[in-house]
Amino acid sequence: MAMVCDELEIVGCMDVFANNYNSLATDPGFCEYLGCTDASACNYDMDANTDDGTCEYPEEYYDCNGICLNDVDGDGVCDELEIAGCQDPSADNYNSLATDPGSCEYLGCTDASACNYDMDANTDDGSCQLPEEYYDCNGICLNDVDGDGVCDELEIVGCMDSSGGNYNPLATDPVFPVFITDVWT
Ligand SMILES: [Ca+2]
Ligand SMILES: [Ca+2]
Ligand SMILES: [Ca+2]
Ligand SMILES: [Ca+2]
Repeated sequence: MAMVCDELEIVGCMDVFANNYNSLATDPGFCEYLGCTDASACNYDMDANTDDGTCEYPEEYYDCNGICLNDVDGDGVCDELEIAGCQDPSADNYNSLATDPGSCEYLGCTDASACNYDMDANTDDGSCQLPEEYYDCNGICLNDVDGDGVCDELEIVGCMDSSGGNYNPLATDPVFPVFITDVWT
């Protein structure tokens, strides 16, 4: 190695791999190694001693490989980003953004005695249609002993003979003659 007078020494980085390598240096000086110096960054460079602003960080909730830090159900949606909601497209409150199952609402008539009872509904929408009193859902009398379409409960007993003095035009059941029956004792 050539002798260099102290006055002529040049202090500089003598490592050719350093970013500030000085080929004229004759005395070792500070060497600068550029890179990301933040150990929490994805591209942390443990050999760097001077940060060059290139640090890259993972997205929140993800690691540097784009994998969730927390993903209990393993569906690739991080726990913190899960959206609970109804996932059945046929439900009335279907949420297409839901990533975790939530309660589903099915609107309809929930009264089992209604004509339009919907056994799949779990939320009543006020659409129940009850049959008229004395009738079934098809408008047929529940009780109609004489089969005239007038329900037993609505029959009106009265004289149906228009020539009779006590004729009742509203009567639907005739008045039967009263028989005096023998009393067996
Ligand atoms: Ca998940
Ligand atoms: Ca999920
Ligand atoms: Ca009748
Ligand atoms: Ca009748």
